[in-house]
Amino acid sequence: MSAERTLLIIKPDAVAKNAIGAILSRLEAEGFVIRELRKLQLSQDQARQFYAVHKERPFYGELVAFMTSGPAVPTVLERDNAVAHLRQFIGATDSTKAAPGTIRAEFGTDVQCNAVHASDSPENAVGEIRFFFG
Ligand code: FUP
Repeated sequence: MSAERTLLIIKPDAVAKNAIGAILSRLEAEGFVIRELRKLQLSQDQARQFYAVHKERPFYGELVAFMTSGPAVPTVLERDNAVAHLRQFIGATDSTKAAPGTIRAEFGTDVQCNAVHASDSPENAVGEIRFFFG
């Protein structure tokens, strides 16, 4: 299968835990190649826009507050079947329910502080990569 790109964000909880290197190391060992990487603090507007799909959900305000609470690390990752493979590799949204060995199980805490975001479809990956890297 040909190489595909997806967007990963190391979220503020994982950055605060000093886990950027550990997470990237796991991803590289899994065959993902880091094509782009930045460290930044999302503005309120950026976080609202990034998660606009959830704007009617009860957790939206808290999600935006959390995502803007400290630096985050958006990253473009490449490998075959990158979008689906990364979703599998990070585990379920709620870290308390994520399968053992997944990134969210190991580095996250709960459904909000779940260490990482990963694009959920190839179409969204294109849009999310453009959102951070133009
Ligand atoms: P995922 O695609 O796994 O990141 O999950 P969703 O798109 O369903 O949710 C996006 C983010 O909203 C999650 F990463 C964390 C947050 N969230 C909550 O804070 N509470 C919830 O009940 C569900 C999601």
